[in-house]
Amino acid sequence: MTAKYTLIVGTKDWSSWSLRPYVALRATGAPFEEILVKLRQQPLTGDEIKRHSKAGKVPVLKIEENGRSVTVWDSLAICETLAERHPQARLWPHDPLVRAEARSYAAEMHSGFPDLRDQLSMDFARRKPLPELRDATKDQIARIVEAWTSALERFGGDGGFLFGGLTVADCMYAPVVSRFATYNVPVPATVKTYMDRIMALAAMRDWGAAAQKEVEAGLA
Ligand SMILES: N[C@@H](CCC(=O)N[C@@H](CS)C(=O)NCC(=O)O)C(=O)O
Repeated sequence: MTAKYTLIVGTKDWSSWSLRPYVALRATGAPFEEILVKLRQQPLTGDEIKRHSKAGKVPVLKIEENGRSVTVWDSLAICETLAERHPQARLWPHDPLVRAEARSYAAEMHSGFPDLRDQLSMDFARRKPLPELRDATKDQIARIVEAWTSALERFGGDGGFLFGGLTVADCMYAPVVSRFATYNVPVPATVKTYMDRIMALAAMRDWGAAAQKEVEAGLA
């Protein structure tokens, strides 16, 4: 029996954490249902999310399989679970040493860059002026540009993603690509090419179209 997946996500224009496992799930090719929780409508938002996960945050992935049901929460745990369940999607690099590095990229994003997240919040469908950046934000942008450039130079190859083909590392950085586009952050040409490749993914285009509809409906 094939698994039934349900991905619970937040308002697409804003929910950077939801975008990450969405891109990973789309890369597996597995069918899934989606439940969208409107963010920033407390206390309704919190109550609605807690119906799906006691952790009180989206994204959440529900897996129903062979009469069992499991809830997976937190973007990185969901991406790891999908990578394990869908080895053919190659969501981690095959080489163990390269994989170790790709995991570090994903983890650094998951736990880091607080100033970037604060000052350049995701607003997928909009284009906005770049605000006056704090030194910490500038440092974090420089670190991301350096990290992306280093991976692309060493592993990007023909695939053109950080580690060649699309991996969890790219999924974790997909919202940063959106932020850099929204605020028109100046980047070197190689990074711009990488960003264009991410933005051209069908998953990113579909997410962007949904975010645009939210903006037009006054929901974001
Ligand atoms: N570490 C979590 C962070 C998840 C998170 O902060 N999600 C936000 C939306 S992007 C959320 O659910 N906020 C709850 C709220 O707005 O009430 C992850 O990686 O999934």
